[in-house]
Amino acid sequence: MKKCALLLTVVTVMMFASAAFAADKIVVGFAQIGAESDWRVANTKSIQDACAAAGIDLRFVDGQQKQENQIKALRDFITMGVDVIGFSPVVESGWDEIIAEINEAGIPLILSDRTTDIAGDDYFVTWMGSDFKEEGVRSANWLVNFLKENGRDKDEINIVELQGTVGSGPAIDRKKGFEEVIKDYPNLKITQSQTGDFTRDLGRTVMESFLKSGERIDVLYAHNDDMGLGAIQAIKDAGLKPGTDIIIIGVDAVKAAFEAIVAGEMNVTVECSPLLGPQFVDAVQKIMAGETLPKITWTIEHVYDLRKENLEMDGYVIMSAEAELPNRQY
Ligand code: GZL
Repeated sequence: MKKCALLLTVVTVMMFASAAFAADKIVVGFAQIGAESDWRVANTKSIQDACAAAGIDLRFVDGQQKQENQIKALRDFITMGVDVIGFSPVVESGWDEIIAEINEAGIPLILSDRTTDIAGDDYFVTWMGSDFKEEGVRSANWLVNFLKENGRDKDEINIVELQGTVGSGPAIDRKKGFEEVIKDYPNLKITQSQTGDFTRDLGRTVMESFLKSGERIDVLYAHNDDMGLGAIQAIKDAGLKPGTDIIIIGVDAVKAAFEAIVAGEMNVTVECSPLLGPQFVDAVQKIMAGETLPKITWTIEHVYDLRKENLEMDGYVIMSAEAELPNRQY
């Protein structure tokens, strides 16, 4: 009889432990923005693959681009008592309360990709991602260079802009960086600007409305490739040639953008790498080992267009999309 009771106790304890957390595993809660773009899908895969390879118990929630979903997931992670919390804030504002709860619970926080507008950097252990303002600067500098190379640097150039998600770090900073450069070129004007929420569908719909305005459009600056790819469809439907009648600038450097550039339907993509999984896992493991981490870890990125020879720029290179296409993972 005693043996049965002992066996029953052991089985019960094992069931409870496996239902909650495996005692020897690091448990990480990650509140992802959504699956709005090829970039985001690749970012999710990178984090999930890296956590699986490292034997980390990842509790992953897709926020479907809604802040309330991310906040609920973060609160659930606190209740679960995970070891580390990671998240990419869909917009910059509205996080003060939940961040205070995470800090109060003493759970280390890693910000991945996007940022919040909370003052200071005490509330998180480390942030990893890209310099969105620099991506805007690189987009505009590429345009200035392209117009010069094509003898159009004195032309009046009408630019339409597809902004990312309203209030998100990349949308705010990619706009800021682009405008910082073109303010020195009075012939370069943003004549229409509207959010496409980083999705192909909305990129196409908003581009249709830009085209219907009847205003001449010389350039599209899309805050991500997905909106640019959606806009390409609208440009074709309007009987125009994307990449020729309208210069197309995208950001992210997803594979579909490389394919559009090689096909002559897009002109350039400014890289913003989603492959943050290995860096994220490294940060989790260092936190669990009690190591100190840098507050910021920038990703190294470049720019890709139809040129054949690389062009060295300040801190990055403009390279051939055709040569790089076979290497693209996403
Ligand atoms: C940028 C990332 C942006 C991408 C979009 O780091 O937050 O969100 O540029 C994605 O494709 O939707």
